[in-house]
Amino acid sequence: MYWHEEKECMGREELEQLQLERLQATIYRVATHVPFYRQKFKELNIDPDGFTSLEGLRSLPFTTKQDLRDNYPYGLFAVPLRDVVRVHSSSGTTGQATVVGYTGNDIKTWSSLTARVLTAAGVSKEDVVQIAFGYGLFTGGFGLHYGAELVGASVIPISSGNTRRQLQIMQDFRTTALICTPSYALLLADTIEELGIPLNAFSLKYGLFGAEPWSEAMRREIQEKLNIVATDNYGLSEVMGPGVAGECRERRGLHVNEDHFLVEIINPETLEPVAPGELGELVLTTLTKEAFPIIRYRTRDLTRLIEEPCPCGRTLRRIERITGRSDDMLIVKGVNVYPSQIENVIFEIEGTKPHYQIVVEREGRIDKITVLIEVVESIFFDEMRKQGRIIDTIKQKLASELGIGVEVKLVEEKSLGRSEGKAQRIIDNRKL
Ligand code: DLL
Repeated sequence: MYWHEEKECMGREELEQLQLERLQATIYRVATHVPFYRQKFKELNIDPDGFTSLEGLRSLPFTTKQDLRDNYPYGLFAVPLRDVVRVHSSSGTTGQATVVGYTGNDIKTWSSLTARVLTAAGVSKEDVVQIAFGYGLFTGGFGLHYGAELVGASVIPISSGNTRRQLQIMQDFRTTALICTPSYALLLADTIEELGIPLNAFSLKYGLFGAEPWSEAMRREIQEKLNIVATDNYGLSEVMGPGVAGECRERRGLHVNEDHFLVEIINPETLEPVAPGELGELVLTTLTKEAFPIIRYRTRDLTRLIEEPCPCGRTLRRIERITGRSDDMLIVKGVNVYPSQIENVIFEIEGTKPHYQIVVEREGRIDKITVLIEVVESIFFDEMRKQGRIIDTIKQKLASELGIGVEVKLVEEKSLGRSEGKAQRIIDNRKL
């Protein structure tokens, strides 16, 4: 049930010693090979040879997505292109693309870390793994593919899209583990229902979902509808791709592969560390990357660190599921609103579907949020009075959760766009 037992269950002291050695090597690497860091270290008077404890990390500069954009495409690479064997890129929802690279060793490390995540979720060489993440510049498909092969599973690299074909192959090839975004897993589950395929036509046991935020309620729904154990896994292109952190079968937080990544949780406004266990922005430093090491990368992802030991025996600390991003956080009428808060409310309401969209508009000087929620047919075609009652209930619950009033509109099933990759939940029409 472990992939690297000696690393995943390492004592803290030994782990910290390893982290320090690797951090020293990484700092040396970037100071020597990446002009951007050399310059920053010089400005801040940082001696790359002067690191004798992990505490020193806090004196290092942050790296942001903007820094990657400014150095597009290869400016932050720490090796010449001749040593790079793979390039991935993230288009991002806004702005210019960012590019990351991997050496042969990086690909080996990456594969072994996604193998850890897969093993922790229950996948073994006995499994047939269907990877419905895109294969391409996105890191999801290739990242998990190499790990699944390393584990020895039979991999179906179906890539994303073509939902009916996914389901046909899932039945015919007796897929036991499904890998995709949680929203696509729900779309697959809905399509199974719609086509009236009995669940016993499938051999599914596990689902590994990631690449976008989801909630406990969504997990329950996926687990029930597909009759699987669903685990969360996390990663980002700038740091590596999938394989940064993943849940074990306990499903209570994601173990971070701390022998390869240093974790900090900061207050995104003051940039100081938060108190232990407090919510804040995740900041990651790579410890073993050769082609694209990154120092104190501000992920913009919000989470908290769980210090308590996990019953699974891994000593790698856990982060709580990502609750949102500090930058897609909406500020409406001065109130911080996270899509996940809205999602939690919607999921508690009978008759709603797990498909919703949050539209933000500015009328005059006033911001207005409208939440569009798909509801089952019986409600959509119900009398106005009954619909009105449901809308009022949702409005009340949202108002008490968010602290501001929002408009709610019930829409017909399948009227909101579906995505085969990451779901688009927010439509911000304000010209801010
Ligand atoms: O989404 C890497 C990945 C692929 C992770 C497949 C897991 C599975 P990017 O496209 O660079 O990389 O997007 C990274 O997606 O900063 C988070 O905001 C979000 N994200 C990724 N995993 C999760 C998750 C991949 N489990 C960005 N929960 C990150 C919530 C996630 N958000």
